[in-house]
Order: sequence, then C-alpha cells, then structure tokens
Amino acid sequence: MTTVTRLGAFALGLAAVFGAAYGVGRVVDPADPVAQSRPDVAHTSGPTTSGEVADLVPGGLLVSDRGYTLQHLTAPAGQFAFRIDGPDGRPVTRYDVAHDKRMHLIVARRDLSGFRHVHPDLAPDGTWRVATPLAGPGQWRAFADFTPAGGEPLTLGVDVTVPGELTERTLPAPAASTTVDGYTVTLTGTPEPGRTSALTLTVSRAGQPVTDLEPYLGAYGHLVALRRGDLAYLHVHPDGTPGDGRTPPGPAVTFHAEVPSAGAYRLYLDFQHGGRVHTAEFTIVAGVAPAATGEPTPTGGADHGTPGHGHD
Ligand SMILES: [Cu+2]
Repeated sequence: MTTVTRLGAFALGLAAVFGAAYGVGRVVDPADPVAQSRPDVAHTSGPTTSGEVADLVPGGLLVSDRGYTLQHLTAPAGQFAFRIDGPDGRPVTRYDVAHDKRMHLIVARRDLSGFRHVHPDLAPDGTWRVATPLAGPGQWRAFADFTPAGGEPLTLGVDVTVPGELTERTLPAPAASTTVDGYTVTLTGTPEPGRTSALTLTVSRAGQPVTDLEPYLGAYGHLVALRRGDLAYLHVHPDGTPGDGRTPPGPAVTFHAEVPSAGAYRLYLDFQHGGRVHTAEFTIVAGVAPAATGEPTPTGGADHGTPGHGHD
C-alpha cells in the first residue's frame, strides 16, 4: 500500500467513526434521560429559553431582551434620542410608571466616570428625547430602565461613543465615606455576592445629620450600582417610602441590593435636599468590607465628585 492510499484509508476510517458518532448522537440524545434531565441541556431549547436565561443575567447587559430592543437614534447636537421597539417590532408608546417616572435613562463611561441619571420626554411616535447627558468624549454605556405597560421591569443597555480625546480614569479606591456638594455621605453594609444585602447611606452636612431629605423618585434616595468590567446594572430597592409612617427623611437611607458576583462596583446615590438633587459615589468591593471612615485608602484614588456628575 502506498502512503497516499494509506492516508486515504485512514481518512475513510475517520469519516466512518465520525459518521457513527453522529448517528449515535442523533439516535440516542432525544431518549437519553440523563441528557434530558441536565438543566443546562434542557434549558437550551424551548420557547421560554431567552426569558429564563435573561432572568439569570444582571440588567443592562443586553440591548435586546424579552422581545424589547433599545434603538439609539441619531439626534441633533446636544440631544440624546432613542426608542424601545416591542415584541411586535413597533415602537413602544405605553409604559408603566416606576420610581415616579416612565423612563429612567442612566449613562456612565466605561471607566465608571461621568454618571448621569435623567428623565427623557416621550413623543407620540415612541421616541424618547432629552438634552444629552453624555458629558464629553468617551465610551459611554446608556441604560434605559423602564416597564412596558402591563409588563415586567426591564433595563436595556447600548454603547455610545462620543469622539474626542479621552482621559481614562482609574476607579477610586473603596471608601466608606464621600463628599458631594458640601454633604458627607457614609456607607455601611457589606454586599454579599448572590444574596440581598442591606446598604445604608447616611447624609450629613457641616457635621450635622440631615433629617429633612426631600422625596425623590418616590423615595429618600435612588441608588444605582454598576459592576466594573461589564457595567452590569443592578436593581437596588429602597427600604420604605416617604409618608409610610416608618421611614424617616434621613439622615439614613437603606437599600436592598443584590450583587451577582464578587468584585468591584460603583454606587451612585441620588438624593434631594434644598430643592436640588445630589449624587454621591462610592466604590465597593463585594465580599470585602469597605475601608473604615477616615482611614487612608489603599491606593489613594481620588473621588469622582467632579463637575459633569450632575442630575437633571
Ligand atoms: Cu430616574
């Protein structure tokens, strides 16, 4: 036998083996009780797959989920426009109010700087418009946090690039205390990956506790958390509502947060006092206690309390 025919025979042998394996797989798989009972196998088929999988994925990572798609639209300079296309392919025009608004638009740069939280206006054709919250050049992530009328809350995210020279910022080191607009905000509570943890933020000014926080978005504070690395958007719920008879207007505001994994997150607390909304930012590391108040931070990162971190 020549080398060529030997190789040919070998190739035929391989084809036979692969063919047999393919045949066996096709015949055995549907009846294989082990394969059928394995959740990772069972959950990769069937009409509800995308919904089930999406429930396990933190919000904001998908541009399209459960039939709803975030479409970022071109807009005149200084404007930001988008729409949500529904399962029928048409723009969604009916939304439920959640946290006092039908649409929350949150933006942050990929380096977690430049956070803004604004409320666009809805045109009858389903287009949402707002003065652009993208404050300068960079790779931005925009999150649309909304509830379609009669549906489930959803957060969709899309990347938006603003061209220009970008100075990447390092994430400030974890610290239990930060300042914004003359207020000091202190964070207590350590988030545990995979379970709901209480996070309490306490507001003071000039050394005095602030006890007359004003309701904002139906609460005494609104907290957004973004995961470093992929900007997963976490659902955070305030504990209690203004006027419920048990929730004081400060100085402490408690939230229930669920972080999906260990690692670093940036927290953005919006609170209203003196008729203005202020945003306090924190870096936390899930599974690790934040540095105690007043202690020097390990890497000495500067705070993000800079102009451009505003709120409309
Ligand atoms: Cu909002």
